[in-house]
Amino acid sequence: MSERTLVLIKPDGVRRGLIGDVIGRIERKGLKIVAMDLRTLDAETAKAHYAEHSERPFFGELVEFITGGPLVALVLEGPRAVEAFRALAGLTDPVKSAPGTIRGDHALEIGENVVHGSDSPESAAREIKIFFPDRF
Ligand code: RTP
Ligand code: MG
Repeated sequence: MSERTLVLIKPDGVRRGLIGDVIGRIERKGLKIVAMDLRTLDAETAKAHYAEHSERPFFGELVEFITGGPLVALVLEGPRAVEAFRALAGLTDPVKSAPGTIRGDHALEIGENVVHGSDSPESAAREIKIFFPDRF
């Protein structure tokens, strides 16, 4: 059974030249890229995407960071795609992420952890609608 997930290469990843690294890992894993776009988010879209964190103390910083430069939005498809990409990404805290994962190899700070991946098929459906409203 195939599933979809929404992935972001966040502005820190784009700024640091990690687009190719992240896409290479996705392709080597065998996940299929079915949509991809480089864009800069407006605050409204960023707040919708991170709505679950709206009451958290870091919400303002999170919105500022994610709107602070171009990012790459992708939709991936494959068996257990949500879980498969989360495994590639590593943990939210890059210091606790194992080397060999995207965050474990490339980041040190929670606030600048290179990628986003949907945390459930339900979140993926919601997020894909925000980023690619007419595509799926
Ligand atoms: P993401 O949504 O970006 O894929 O990351 P995640 O599921 O691993 O983590 P989540 O709990 O959804 O948090 C979203 C993003 O908020 C930032 N964050 N900062 N300062 C903090 O304590 C804190 N906690 C989370 C991170 O950039 C995280 O990716
Ligand atoms: Mg999350």
